[in-house]
Amino acid sequence: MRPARWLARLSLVALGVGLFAALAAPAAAQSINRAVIDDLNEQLLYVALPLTLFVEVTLVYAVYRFRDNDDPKPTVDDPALEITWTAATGVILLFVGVSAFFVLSNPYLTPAAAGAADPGAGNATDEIEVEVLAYQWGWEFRYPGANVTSRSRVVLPVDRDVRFALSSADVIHSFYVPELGIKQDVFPGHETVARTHATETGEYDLYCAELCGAGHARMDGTVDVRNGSAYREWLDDQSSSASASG
Ligand SMILES: [Cu+2]
Repeated sequence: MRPARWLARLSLVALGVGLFAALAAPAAAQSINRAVIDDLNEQLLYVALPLTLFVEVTLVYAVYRFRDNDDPKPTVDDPALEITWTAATGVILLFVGVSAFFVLSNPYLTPAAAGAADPGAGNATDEIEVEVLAYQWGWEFRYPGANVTSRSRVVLPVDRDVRFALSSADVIHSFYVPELGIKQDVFPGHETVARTHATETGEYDLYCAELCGAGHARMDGTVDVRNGSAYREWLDDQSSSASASG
């Protein structure tokens, strides 16, 4: 093949890689959880891209180089090469494992990982606590201390730690807010905890991510992140209408 054609192909590959990287680059994250997850994805992408390129280029080279080989020879032992690629694979897997471990041990992603240091364990002054009750088929949110209960929509303040205490009235559900980086199973008779810290105001979709019966598909809701004063206004509104009707 002429060098010009090789060059054309190589630049096509480079263009594809660039496009892929641009598409994969996440937009600004909407919560601390989401930022940590996006960072991991990006970090792993930068490791995976050169590896993929290396493997593909080697493959294409081998196909081209040996295309008319009528007398193939068996592969010869090469212990040094085998040790090298085994060790290299080990190093890569270790890197992936360690990176993922540090993300998983982030207290926003795994509240239990914080152990006794879980700020939700009663010593938090700045943290919002919301009790979430999942049921067939919907979500109920209670704000302890504010005498407020809402359905389908949970309003949160931006730039504050939020702790969700999750329980189920019937079967297993899963509290899933992809844009805020939250996903936590919800069980009957056993409380689980999810945390987040939204950094952008806006409305985020909430889904149930555990097949929980005929109405599972419409078991959704909205996480409404507002600035501090709009959040307090909403809470005051809700509690006064609750005491007026009760
Ligand atoms: Cu469900």
